[in-house]
Amino acid sequence: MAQFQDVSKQSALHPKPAGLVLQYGTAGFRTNAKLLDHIMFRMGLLATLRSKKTNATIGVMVTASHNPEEDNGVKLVDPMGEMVTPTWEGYATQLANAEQEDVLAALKEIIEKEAINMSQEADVFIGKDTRSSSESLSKAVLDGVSALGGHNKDYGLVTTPQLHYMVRCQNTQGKYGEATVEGYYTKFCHAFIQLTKNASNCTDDQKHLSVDGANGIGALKVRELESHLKKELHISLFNDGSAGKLNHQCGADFVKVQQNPPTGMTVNSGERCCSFDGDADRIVYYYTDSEGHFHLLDGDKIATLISTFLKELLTQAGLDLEIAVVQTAYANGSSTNYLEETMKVIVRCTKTGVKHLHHAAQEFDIGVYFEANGHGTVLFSEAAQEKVQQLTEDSSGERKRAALLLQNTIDVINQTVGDAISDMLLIEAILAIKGMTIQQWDAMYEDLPSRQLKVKVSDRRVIDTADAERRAVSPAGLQEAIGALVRKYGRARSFVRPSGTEDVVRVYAEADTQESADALAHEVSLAVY
Ligand code: NG1
Ligand code: ZN
Repeated sequence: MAQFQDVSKQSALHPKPAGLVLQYGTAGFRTNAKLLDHIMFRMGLLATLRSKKTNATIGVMVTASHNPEEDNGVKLVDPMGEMVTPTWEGYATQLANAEQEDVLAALKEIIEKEAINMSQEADVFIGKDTRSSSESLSKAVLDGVSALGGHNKDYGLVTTPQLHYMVRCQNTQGKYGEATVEGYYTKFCHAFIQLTKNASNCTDDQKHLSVDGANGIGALKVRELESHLKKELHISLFNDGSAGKLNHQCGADFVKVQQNPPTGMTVNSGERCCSFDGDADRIVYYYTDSEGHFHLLDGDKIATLISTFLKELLTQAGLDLEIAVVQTAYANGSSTNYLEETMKVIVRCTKTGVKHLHHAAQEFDIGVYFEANGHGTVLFSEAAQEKVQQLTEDSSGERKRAALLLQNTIDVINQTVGDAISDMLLIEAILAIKGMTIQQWDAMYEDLPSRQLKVKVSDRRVIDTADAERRAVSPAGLQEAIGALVRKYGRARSFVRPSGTEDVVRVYAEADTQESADALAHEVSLAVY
């Protein structure tokens, strides 16, 4: 067939380095940008097949999120804006690793297995982050799409969650919003303005927020967002990409892992600050106190604030909806304890990676999911959304006010995936409505001191885990060694797992003091060698 001739011709222009093996990991493919041209072309092919198969628009995002500038990556977005299914992740890995002469055979195998009708139309949306390599890599994706006769819409520079949003809007015929960057700002900012109308006596000081844009796409988008905020939020933007390097000593991952403020930012004592990551799907908050101590409010604290707010609104509205918080093994033990014991909400623990959290959150009327690193969102079931909508029409007084607040809360949230901009608007609205300072929010519970380390090993895949990654089942003896070390410390917990985005093993430890958490993490990392 003519289209396969095109694939062969184009594929030769995007050759695979012989012997290179990469895997579709926690967040797609990610490695040094120089190794990715063939992957991009092939993901263009695969997205086109996925579009034909689902008869819907599919997204391809070119980004390596919080990784260094030299890296890049790619992931596919399914029709409702969610991550692509595990079976297709498997196809992605197969297609990516087929040697040059086997690409067509690998492609035909997928077509056959999935019984894809090749005469079906295909539509692919493409977005990219600000890395210098993203421009040419996204062109390689476009080549892949056109080689199989697919149509494309190139959104250019957008955040990862903006691309997810576009895909969902397109596939729900505008029901979720308009599939344009302008439509994105209009929807989320309108809901934010509606919410802040419920905040009485908010001073200009309280409306001020310092944002670290990680020198990435998030900074560009915060600039665009500002004009839609009608002065309800005053943003001072730092690390806007004009001078510093992407993610270098700044951004949400740096702040979370180093437990320090980013460089390039003025952090005045007591002031509310936040950091985005390199593709703006993560956010963490922080402040320094009068003694210069740094206080981090991570994904766990964000989940706690949001679920408290939602629970209060449900009570005021008299709505009986089941709310749950989904976390991973990295969630601070204090947060899990607070959520279960004080707030009495259901807590679930899943493997690392938002696709796992997203999936678990879908099982509840309202599923609040956050990774400790600040990646997360809230999902509302169709039935829950309908009940809220109905109540805004059928109620009055306090119940109607709560129902309208819930309605606007649903609208300010990007339900497709974690989104730094949308999460920021929600958090700012909650703090304003509750008249809460960042210090009061921080005081909801006290984090157990923790430490994260990375260990380089020759083959990280020898480590296998179970029980949502909290237990190592191989190599033999490792779990026992970790157990013995944990028993030496008070309120201690530790686990190890191979990273899905970097060639390292991650070590996590928490304990009753910072010294103990640091010592435990160090001792466990020695046990991993
Ligand atoms: P890996 O490298 O698999 O630990 C990291 C984050 C994940 C997730 C992905 C994708 C930690 C400990 N891990 O995955 O939570 O966000 O990157 O960005 O933060
Ligand atoms: Zn990210």
